[in-house]
Amino acid sequence: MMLFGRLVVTVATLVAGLLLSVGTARAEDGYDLWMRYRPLATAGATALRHDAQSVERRGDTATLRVAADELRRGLTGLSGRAVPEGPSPRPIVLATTADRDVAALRLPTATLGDEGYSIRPTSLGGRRVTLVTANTDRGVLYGSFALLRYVQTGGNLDRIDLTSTPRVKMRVLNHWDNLDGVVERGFAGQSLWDWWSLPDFRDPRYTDYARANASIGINGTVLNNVNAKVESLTPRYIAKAAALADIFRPYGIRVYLSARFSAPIELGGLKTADPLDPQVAAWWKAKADEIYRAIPDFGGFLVKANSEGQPGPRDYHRSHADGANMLAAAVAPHGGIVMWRAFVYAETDPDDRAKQAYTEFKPLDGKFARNVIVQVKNGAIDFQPREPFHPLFGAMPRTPLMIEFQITKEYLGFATHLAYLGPLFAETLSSETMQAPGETVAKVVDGSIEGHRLTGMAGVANIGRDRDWAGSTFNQANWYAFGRMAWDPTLGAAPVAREWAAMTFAPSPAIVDPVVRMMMGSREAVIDYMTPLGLAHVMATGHHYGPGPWVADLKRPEWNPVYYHRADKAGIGFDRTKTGSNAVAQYAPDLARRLADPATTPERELLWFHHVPWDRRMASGRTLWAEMVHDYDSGVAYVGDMRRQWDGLKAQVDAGRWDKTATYLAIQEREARWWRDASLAYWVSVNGLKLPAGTVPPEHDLGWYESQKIPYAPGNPQ
Ligand code: GCV
Repeated sequence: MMLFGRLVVTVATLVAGLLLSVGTARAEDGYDLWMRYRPLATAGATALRHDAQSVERRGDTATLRVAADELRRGLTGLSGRAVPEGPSPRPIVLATTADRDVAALRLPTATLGDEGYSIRPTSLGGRRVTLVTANTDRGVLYGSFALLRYVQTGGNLDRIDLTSTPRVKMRVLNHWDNLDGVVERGFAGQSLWDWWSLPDFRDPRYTDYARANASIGINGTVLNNVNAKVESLTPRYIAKAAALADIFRPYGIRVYLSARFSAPIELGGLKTADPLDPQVAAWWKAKADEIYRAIPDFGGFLVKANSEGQPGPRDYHRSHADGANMLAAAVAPHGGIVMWRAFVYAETDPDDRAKQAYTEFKPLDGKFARNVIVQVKNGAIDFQPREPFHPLFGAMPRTPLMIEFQITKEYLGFATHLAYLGPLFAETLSSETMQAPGETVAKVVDGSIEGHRLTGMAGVANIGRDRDWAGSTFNQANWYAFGRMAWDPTLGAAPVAREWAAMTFAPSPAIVDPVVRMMMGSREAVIDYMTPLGLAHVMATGHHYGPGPWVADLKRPEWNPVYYHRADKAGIGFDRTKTGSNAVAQYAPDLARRLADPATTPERELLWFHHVPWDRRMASGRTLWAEMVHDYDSGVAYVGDMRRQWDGLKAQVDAGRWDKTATYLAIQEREARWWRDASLAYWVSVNGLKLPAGTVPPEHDLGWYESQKIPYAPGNPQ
């Protein structure tokens, strides 16, 4: 009997072992993202096999149902044992704080707000349970995903004790998806929204999209491009948006639409879209009422106005506040909001492009309606690999500002280059504005210093119809990091990368450590081989793929790379001090003083703020020119290192994801070299300097690089 017992255990162990190995060896295509739920070999998973005997749901809302389903699905996968729903001697209980038994526990849940959760082992009705509780069923859903994350990253359920509340209220994806399926700056295939077959066909993928977003706390999605087409506001398209809203609702995700400001003319037949015209206001009010009839929890509008050819209130000599407030009045009775973008620059304005948004918006501080939030890009130009934080942060204390990051990598090598953006998000969010004591960009965004309750973070989505959603496995990390950091901007890029790597591959240091090492330096490597030391916007025309520092012939000055780098025989960089555009004066006085002097400007931002002689001595002791060459070389070398590290992981990653990543890294190394060589060839043609001794010369002459054309690059609006 004893022998038989041992045999059973051994066979069970073998089966479990087999399950685990099958889990890692099976080819994967990345569809499952970080929600792979493959059997785990961690101590936590062993506890899971014994303890989480069932998932018990107290209540019957759609959100509680999807929370329970996700938990069962996840725990079944992770433990290798079917976890049923219903009571058991040792369940995971999902219940809001309104539940009588939970209320009797008198847990400190007041600080959880609408979306926070608390998870702990406790005794409930005489049983030992793991309790996932929150003030709302949405909080319980987030708690369920947090529990799964905890187990997926190696945590032991016996010891779970998690409490978390989001610091930012609106955590929103912006899809730049056109109604014809093309995604502006999208590198992961066609739009996920099949507008043609909606509202009838509800692709199961929409549900998986909602699951993925809910798992990282994203609670809003703007479905259409900010370069908006008016048709998205027609009844036909409202019905399609409503179908998506129905699918997303149980997951706590609200739908928003980008609104074209001139819609009252184009759809309503009015003669004007002047925001102060009563007929225009009435048209928008009726349109909002119509949308809310179809989508009762519609989030509101996102607007790009008077920028890059879009219509807006300035067409009628009205301010951005006039435009935003008129729309805000239309959605206010329904609890909706307006996200009004500050990404504004005009061809008629000869001033430094980096200054224009501040100049336009700063005087409007305090003039926006209560349900307007101004959406400001992380930097003052346009999602460059590195930008100093936007000077509007901290400069409009009486106006809620939300930050807009680009998750899709328009200027960072598209989907093919590996660049983990966690460090970019963290760098901006932790920047000190010096406008108020202790104020960082994160504290402006979360409203804590200026006392705003309407707070938000937007990320331009990198999602498309590719099987792996984001164009590559590592691009998924940027979607993940955006959500996690929108929930809590102080999380830190490395801890978030560790979570993601553990969930995406396995919670073992043997894989997490090297993957996180690769990720953490990857964005800096892109900066090094594309835009070292504060350079910006030197990408090729239109699609922004590949180098184009020589481009000087485009219609608008600020579209030309030469406008940004200003390289000449004497030096390189954009003088934004008093002797130049004086953009530094838009920062708080102490910071402005620091940035006005090259000696106190961080070297990583030097050429953003200063025109610097090529022979300037840098902290390293090298001249600026030698430092630039050094950075280009480091960037290329880093990609070579990533390739080697990835090669070493071949046995630990399934073939499908390993192969694609390895191929992309090879492309990236080739293209990093292209960037370096083209840039050096061009700078030499301007400064007439020799390359520092020992430097490998560019492979081709400048003419060759200038003649390279990349037709049909994805994501480029034609
Ligand atoms: C949606 C940049 C991009 C445009 C984008 C614009 C914006 O200019 O290149 O494609 O348009 O930013 O943020 O509105």
